[in-house]
Amino acid sequence: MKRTVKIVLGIFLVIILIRLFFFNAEENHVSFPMHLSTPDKVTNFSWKSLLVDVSGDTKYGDADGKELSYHYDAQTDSIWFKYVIFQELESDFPALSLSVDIDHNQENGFGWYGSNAVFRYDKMVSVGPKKIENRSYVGFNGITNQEGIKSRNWVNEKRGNVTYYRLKDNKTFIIGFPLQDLSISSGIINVIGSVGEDAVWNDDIGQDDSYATIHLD
Ligand SMILES: [Ca+2]
Ligand SMILES: [Ca+2]
Repeated sequence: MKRTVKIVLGIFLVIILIRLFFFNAEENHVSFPMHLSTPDKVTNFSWKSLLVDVSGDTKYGDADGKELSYHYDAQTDSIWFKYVIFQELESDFPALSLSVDIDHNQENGFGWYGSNAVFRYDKMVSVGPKKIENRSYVGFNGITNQEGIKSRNWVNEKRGNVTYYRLKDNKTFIIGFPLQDLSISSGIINVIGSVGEDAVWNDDIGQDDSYATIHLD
């Protein structure tokens, strides 16, 4: 093959790869509102601690998970998770995920790719808010199911359904969403919460392959 033909084919290949990358990025990205303050109702929820973690065990960045708590709000039939990290996060692009075993059955689902590798999850809730001109966010916000996990579409089941608050201490992050969005099949679910930044997983909250069980009935 002539050198010029190879160069032209190479350029075409690079263009195709770039287009595929941006297509996937756009497919996963959602616009969602920025809340400048957190309602007292939310900060004053009766949070129940689920998992605690040590400091200094992060993989890539500064987001070092300390504690995951939850609250079920019967008034709005929504479930809320509070992530606390050890040090203030400087990044404007934190990443939070919640991997959920929705049927309390560890025999099905996918193996979790974080450090708690024995955990098997059926769905994942993720939020990756990137600030746009102090008015809104663009990034991950939604729920993926088995199909989406396979195709790496992290918001294929629900898009933009997760409410997100970053507290002023820069160490506390809260997410909440309608419980029905998980389509749970029993009153018991198992979860792992993870923190990161720039859309990259960094630290699971919980040690030694641990996960938390929540009784909702
Ligand atoms: Ca940690
Ligand atoms: Ca399961």
